[in-house]
Amino acid sequence: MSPKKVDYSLYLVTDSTPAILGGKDLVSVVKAAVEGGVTVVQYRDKTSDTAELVQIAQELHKITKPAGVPLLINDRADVALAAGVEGVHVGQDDLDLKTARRLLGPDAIIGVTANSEEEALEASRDGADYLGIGTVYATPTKENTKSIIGTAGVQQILSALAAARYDVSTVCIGGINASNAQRVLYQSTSPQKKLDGVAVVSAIMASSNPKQAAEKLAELVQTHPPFATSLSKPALFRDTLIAKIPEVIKRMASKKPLCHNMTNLVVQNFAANVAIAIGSSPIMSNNGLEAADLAALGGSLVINMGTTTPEIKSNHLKALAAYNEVGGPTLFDPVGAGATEQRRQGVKDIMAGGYFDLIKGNEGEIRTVSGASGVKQHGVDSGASQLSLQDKITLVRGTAARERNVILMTGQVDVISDGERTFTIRNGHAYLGEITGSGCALGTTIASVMAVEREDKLLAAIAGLLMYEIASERAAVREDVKGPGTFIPAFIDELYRIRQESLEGNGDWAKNVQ
Ligand code: 3NM
Ligand code: MG
Repeated sequence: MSPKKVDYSLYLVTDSTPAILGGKDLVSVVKAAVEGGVTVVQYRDKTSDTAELVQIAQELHKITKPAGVPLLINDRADVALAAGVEGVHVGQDDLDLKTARRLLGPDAIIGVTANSEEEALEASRDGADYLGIGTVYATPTKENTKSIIGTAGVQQILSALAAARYDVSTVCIGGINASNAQRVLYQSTSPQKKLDGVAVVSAIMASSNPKQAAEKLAELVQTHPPFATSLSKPALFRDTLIAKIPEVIKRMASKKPLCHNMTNLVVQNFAANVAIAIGSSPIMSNNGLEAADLAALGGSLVINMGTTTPEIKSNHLKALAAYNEVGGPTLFDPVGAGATEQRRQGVKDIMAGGYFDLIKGNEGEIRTVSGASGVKQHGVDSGASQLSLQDKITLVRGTAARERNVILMTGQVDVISDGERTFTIRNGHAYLGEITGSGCALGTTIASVMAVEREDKLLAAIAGLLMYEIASERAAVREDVKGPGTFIPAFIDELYRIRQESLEGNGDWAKNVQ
């Protein structure tokens, strides 16, 4: 089936229940939404009698048709036929696609709900015009949704469709609203296929101003998210990238960017001292309510899950939204991610709540981030390695490609990737593992660099990582360093020294990359 010319970018599904519609009038809300810019309307009404369904569909059609907006009926081909609208949407338990097609003919728009690769491939093979892929995020609008697939699940389905060469159109549904529409579109995109739009119910139907809600969403889905890297610049590869590092550190040290840390109680002081030593300007604030003001100052955000509570999580989510809104660089340090159920859930919630430019962690933490099940961690320290280097590379590259960000797995060998370029780095010193907060302060260091190098996030991350690890090597061999205790002040001194050298234009330190 060749794709019909339909703009799926902002797809409204109606809901007549009082919980969503409130006291508003359905037809007026749809009228406002169409004026606001929705591009498809699906009339979904699970309770009205058939005669009423037909009559309401006809009323809605009087609004959508002159606007060139297709009107589809949920489930009921008979109602679609009777009202003379453009098509139907069928769920997996509704009228089957082939029967719907036989009833409505080749020109009708027929969409199918797909929750898995199998459902998506079957519906595409059977000639669906578009798929409604979901449930992306849990939503009170529809209870008993089959499974929550997140952006990773949507991306997997898009990849499977591309591999099978189906050019079926796609929208995603479930928990989409103005705060996440751009990110969901961005993170769901597979290298071969992207979503054509988002479908929403409550974001418009439950709004007190449906026209404004639709206008805002229409604008969001048409524009590139503020945090996304511009696509125009060619990516640097190993040697050219490493050669740029001293300049990047110099830029940070001269600009003194703000680095907002929402970090744990153990490392507040150490991380702040590290930030000052490298030349950034730390603010240690765990208050989500002031995050928007801080985000406006143009710095970066570190969210560190080291000491977490439900209240801290809610502050983290507020801050993440604030930085995402202005495109401020964000770094997630999921400390102890696999250790407890609270932390595993915390990782899921926070990753569903916003976009991170970079996620760093040890092997267990990154495995939890990637969704690996059965990851067991003892406490929050790094623990013994279970993966071979090749497995780590595969995991890190795959997770970065899926999240469309940078993933850093620290360890004796650090593995870092943006999904396309993958590096292993062997710098650092064992003393970093003998003091508390070294991983957390690395997050602060990398985020500080990300604040001044926004185009190439991998470059920023590697610059911060190398500055940090090479400083640790320099400190460890100093004569005044006898062990972890004396290492700490020497390490801060060496970070400071690298900053000074970089400011003076001496980038020799960066040549020690291994
Ligand atoms: N279908 P909201 S989720 C109608 O997963 C519907 O197939 C879903 O509502 C699916 O935009 C859903 O308010 C409700 O989250 C989406
Ligand atoms: Mg249905």
